[in-house]
Amino acid sequence: MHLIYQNQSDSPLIMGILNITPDSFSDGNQYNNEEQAYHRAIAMKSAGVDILDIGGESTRPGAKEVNVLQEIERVVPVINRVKTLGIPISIDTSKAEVMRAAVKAGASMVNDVRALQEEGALATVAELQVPVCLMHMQGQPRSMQQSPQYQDVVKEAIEFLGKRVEACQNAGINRELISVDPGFGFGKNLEHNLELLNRLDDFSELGLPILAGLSRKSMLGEITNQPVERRLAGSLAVAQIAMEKGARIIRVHDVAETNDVRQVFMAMKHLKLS
Ligand code: 7PM
Repeated sequence: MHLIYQNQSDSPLIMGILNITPDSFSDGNQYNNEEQAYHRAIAMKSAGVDILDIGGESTRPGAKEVNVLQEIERVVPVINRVKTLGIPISIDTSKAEVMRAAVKAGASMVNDVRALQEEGALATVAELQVPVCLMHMQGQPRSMQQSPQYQDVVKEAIEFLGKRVEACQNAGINRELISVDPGFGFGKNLEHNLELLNRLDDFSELGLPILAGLSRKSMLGEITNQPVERRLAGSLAVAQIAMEKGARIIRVHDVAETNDVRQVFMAMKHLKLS
């Protein structure tokens, strides 16, 4: 039991969300922003984070379009500061030039909610040879929540991701570098999101690691009627479900609490195996 218990190689990984908030850059004080991100990254490191996901806001639903140079100016200094902590960094972007600049600065993974469909993104990741997460989205962030429609949301998301994996491989991206994400909340209503979570294990037919991002999302607000700052308990409940259904990476705001969920999950898992 003890040896089995020590083996953590099958443990889900925790991806901590390191947002660079728009409020802090509108005042032009980029240094403050970097400091804040750095201190949150330190806290996440001691809480057990495995990957830090750094984003310059361009992929957020409803977010204003940010130009390439602005996005690079936001994320690169943060990457330079945070990389000293030795935690792998993922860059949350859809733009090829941002991917390139971020990886040059020290990011080691690309997280793209547009699944490398933007101009130059496929070729850039193929050239950089870094791990990439492909996410499913219906529509575009600005309008995707207006009236999401599917015959079978799980089937359609899997089909889409399968095609994007094929496109990646055709562009020269090694299959071993790819993970897939159903994209909770991205062009989905509550029923769609619940169906995706309930059948998350179906995504394992793609034969690739599954990433699940559910933390504080509006589906939790719809279920619990809680505002975003009171969605921790709901987020932990769905993190547990995602782990049970085989998610390899859980993308969260609250690393310390999710790490406790992971420890409970792993203790139960090893009990079942022994
Ligand atoms: C407002 C609404 C702000 C939604 C931020 C969000 C995912 C992601 C995001 C995800 C992957 C959030 C989202 N969500 N990347 N980026 N998977 N791979 O809740 O689910 O963080 S942005």
